[in-house]
Amino acid sequence: MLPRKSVTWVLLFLFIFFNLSTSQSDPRWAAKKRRLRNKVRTMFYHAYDNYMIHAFPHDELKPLSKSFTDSLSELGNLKLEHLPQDYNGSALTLIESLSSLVIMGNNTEFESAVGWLSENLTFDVDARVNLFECNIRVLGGLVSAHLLATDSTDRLGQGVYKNQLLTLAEDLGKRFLPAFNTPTGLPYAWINLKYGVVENETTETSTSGCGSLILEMGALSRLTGDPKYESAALRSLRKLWSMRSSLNLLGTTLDVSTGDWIEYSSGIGAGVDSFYEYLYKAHILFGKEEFWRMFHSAYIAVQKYFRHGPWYHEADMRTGKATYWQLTSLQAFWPGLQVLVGDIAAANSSHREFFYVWNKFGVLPERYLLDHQMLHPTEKYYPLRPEFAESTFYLYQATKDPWYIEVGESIVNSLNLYTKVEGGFASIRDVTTMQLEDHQHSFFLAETCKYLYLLFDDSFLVEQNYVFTTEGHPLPVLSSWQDRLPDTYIHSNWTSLKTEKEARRTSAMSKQVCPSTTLNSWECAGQQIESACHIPDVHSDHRCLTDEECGVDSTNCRRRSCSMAGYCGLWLFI
Ligand code: DMJ
Repeated sequence: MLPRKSVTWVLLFLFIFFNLSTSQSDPRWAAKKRRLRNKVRTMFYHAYDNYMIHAFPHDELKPLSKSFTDSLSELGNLKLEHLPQDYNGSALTLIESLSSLVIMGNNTEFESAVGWLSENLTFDVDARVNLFECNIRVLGGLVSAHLLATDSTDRLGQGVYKNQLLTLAEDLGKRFLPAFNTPTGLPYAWINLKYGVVENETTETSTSGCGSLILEMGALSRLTGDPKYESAALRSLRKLWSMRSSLNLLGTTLDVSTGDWIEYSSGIGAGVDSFYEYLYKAHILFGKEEFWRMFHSAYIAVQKYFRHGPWYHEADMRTGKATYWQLTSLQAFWPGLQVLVGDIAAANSSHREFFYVWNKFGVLPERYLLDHQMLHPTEKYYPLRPEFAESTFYLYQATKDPWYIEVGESIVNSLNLYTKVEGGFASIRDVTTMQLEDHQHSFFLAETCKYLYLLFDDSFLVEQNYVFTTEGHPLPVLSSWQDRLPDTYIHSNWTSLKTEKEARRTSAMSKQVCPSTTLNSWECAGQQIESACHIPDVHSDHRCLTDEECGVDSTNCRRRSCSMAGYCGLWLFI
């Protein structure tokens, strides 16, 4: 028999051997990732080219009939009412594709898209649009593309770009502002781009509609130097947060004129999802403690009242009692957010269950009744949603576990098998029959293809730290946008600067910024780096046995600790 010490060494050796042999440094994995990356690129261009041929400059492609839909004004299922006869659309899919073109390295197409939008796009149209959708898709697409066009990489030819996208974004931002003119500061869900809020407009909106504006509108304010966009979004977010119950739960729908809840039941899916996402991502982007405190309380409440093993049901915000036991396709973003928080074990367990359902049907159905183990009778569709691919990307970034590459491969295969048609990629109307629907949503290009691409090739993330908006548009984390972080989180942690090698190894989730107030201190002065407080975890896969093997967090200068499951993260009280 081997002595106990030897057994430990053997196990340790096997553990290291297994990790090395399956790690991404293995040439077989590198080749596989390259092949899959190329496959995703082909998918993106099949969707993009067909849009450009059959639908541009209208909003979205109808891939079966090879025609178009001007869906921006219909997003949220309300019909377009006032568009002029000769309206040609807002080129929604083109705007949504801008950042994906950059990530895939197609600067030529990016430049020509920017050129077309600069000359032709106008928001002076008599169209009633959904504020939330227009914000995440159009404003987010423009602001992100502007930041990519003006970063240090010189993507556009010299002198080509004169802030045209920012001018368009500012024009759009101004048209949003009348929506916030309510007694509560909570914005109307719908706004007419030309005339503002129309008479008898509905006062009902969703939690996401009030709480998921801060990234795009905050970025617009930082870029224009005009605080009014960020202030409007912040006022709305603070009001929303003040409406939480004593359990720190929120409902799903509310009235913007009275500030009363309409639907008291909520979960982490439709109508609420991006509210949670933006609390944490706003903390990363702007470094505000306020956002972290809100997120922290909200996250704990979600885990306490909605979570049931790997699943998340809905609950009544007043009592915390479970209401609906349903899995929805939108919930699949949650493990990705949990990775950012460092709650990797919880993320992994939910992700596995989503994959189980994905495999059962071939794609993720919109709604699955957990208590009856059956599909929702009227929501059997799969509109090419990105959330499961998004979480797979985040989990791979954090763990480098090749299992997630396998998951990504099966997503790619399913999309090609069931949804690819001659004229693009079609939504699935019914996952039991795989009957198709004539719609290629713009988020297929903005998010689904992008997250799959980044899963297999994250070279875009190597030089810069980004936050992805809820529509998948990257916003760089800039030191100049960071508020001051509390001293306790900074000075004791500022023990080392990244070496060139470490900087190259890090990614979106492991780089860090210098808080702006400390930019002139000796630690940061003159350094061409975005981070000073970051200390990488000892192991690049973020595994650990003790706290000492964990570094200082990339995004907010907090010391990371080792979880029960053996991962470094921001574990705090979670
Ligand atoms: C996207 O438009 C955004 O991710 C939004 O937050 C909700 N989900 C859709 C795509 O499924």
